[in-house]
Amino acid sequence: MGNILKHINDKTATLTINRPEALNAFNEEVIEKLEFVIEETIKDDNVGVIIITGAGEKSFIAGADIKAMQKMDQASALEFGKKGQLLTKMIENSPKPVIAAVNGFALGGGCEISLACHIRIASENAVFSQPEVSLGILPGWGGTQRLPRIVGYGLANEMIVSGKMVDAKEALRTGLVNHVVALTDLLDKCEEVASQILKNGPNAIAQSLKCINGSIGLDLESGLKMEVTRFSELFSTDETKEGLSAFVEKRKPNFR
Ligand code: DAK
Repeated sequence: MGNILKHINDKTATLTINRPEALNAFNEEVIEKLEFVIEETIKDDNVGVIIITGAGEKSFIAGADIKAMQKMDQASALEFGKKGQLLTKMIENSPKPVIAAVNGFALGGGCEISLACHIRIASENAVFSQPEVSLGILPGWGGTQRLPRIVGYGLANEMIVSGKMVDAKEALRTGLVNHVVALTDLLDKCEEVASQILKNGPNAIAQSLKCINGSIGLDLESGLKMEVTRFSELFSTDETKEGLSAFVEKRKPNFR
């Protein structure tokens, strides 16, 4: 797929943004191809976990393509913004967990793509930033919405209005990422987390992600109601019967 490389191993699909000459910055073509490949991968029964990373050793995604944005007017900026938001929503709503393997710069739209992923694992050279205001624009792919939910308003406000660069150590300390490892170990660590996930029931995973995503904007009472409904619905599935029976019969469940 040119700008997007796809590799499947042990039910884990690794999607690599491959535009190293622009530090993997996103133009419309990359957005559209990634959207196509993610949709295809979500539908693939051979895949249970998706990893997104960037080509090379320097950059995850250096943001939206600034050279392309320079030529945009209000109407084309709206289209570009909507495309990016569609992509981030597709990642966030994926029933299969999506792990961002952040191997360097995660700037602007690149940081926002990582925020839409369910789990972020970074290499020691990773840098997160929302530098949009330095370009006279604002984060348009969900940064103002997702970043405060993940790191809290204090750090999110500072990152968004100052463009502050957050290194891997600070990202780990503030909960922006789940793990930090050496660059050479990054994909191994992501695959280790993926293999832990793959031991579990795929439907239970998908329903859990729906509950977590669905909790946003709900009061606790409504959220608990949604949770118990989805919990009880699982009991009509073979997967739940298998998981519970396997425990009682002292054997490993056969989910996949
Ligand atoms: N876009 C296009 N090209 C980029 C790029 C980007 N974001 N980032 C890097 N490149 C290109 C550079 O232009 C250079 O290409 P050539 O000049 O060699 O042709 C090549 O990648 C290597 O970059 P550098 O030579 O600059 O490499 P350095 O190591 O010196 O510096 C850097 C690395 C990442 C610190 C620097 O490249 C940099 O500051 N890049 C810009 C990072 C940035 O500001 N990213 C945020 C972009 S804004 C919205 C839609 C979208 C968005 C917002 C709203 N709506 C429509 C609602 C999202 C906005 C963004 O993401």
